[in-house]
Amino acid sequence: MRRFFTFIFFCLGRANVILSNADLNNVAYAKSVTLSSEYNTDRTYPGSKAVNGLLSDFAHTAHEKTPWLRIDLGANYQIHEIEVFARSDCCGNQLHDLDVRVGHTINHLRLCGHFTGYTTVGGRIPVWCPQNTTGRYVQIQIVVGTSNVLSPAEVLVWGVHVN
Ligand SMILES: [Ca+2]
Repeated sequence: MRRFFTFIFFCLGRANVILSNADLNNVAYAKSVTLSSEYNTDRTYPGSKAVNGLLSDFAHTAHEKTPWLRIDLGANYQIHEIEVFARSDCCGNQLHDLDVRVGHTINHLRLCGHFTGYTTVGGRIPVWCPQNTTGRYVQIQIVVGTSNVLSPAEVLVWGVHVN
């Protein structure tokens, strides 16, 4: 569990106003994950390894132009931040130029944020969604280049359940 605070300070009258104060959880943990493809047929690197809480293993797609990973959170959440961790054994530069999208259905995913460039081995990519972003599905996708693999060690989605 992680405490999340948003403070807006108004200088006039020395008033400090707390606009929101919510307990955020990693709502992606152990949820269902779909990959655009898998690296090999024996399921060595399934999507579930991106949401198992371990930075020591990872999911891994086959080589594609725009590989993606999609998490079904199983319900709607207000989503504040998404963190993507690169694999820690090597090849951190496999994780680059990501679009992060959130939506209520897989056919209506809106851009939450974009990461430009390459990360490093074990690197962390934080993406903050626009205020009041809600959805059930979270998708990360490499959008630059012609032959890519998507190999995140972990994807964390910090959110609060909404009806
Ligand atoms: Ca993992």
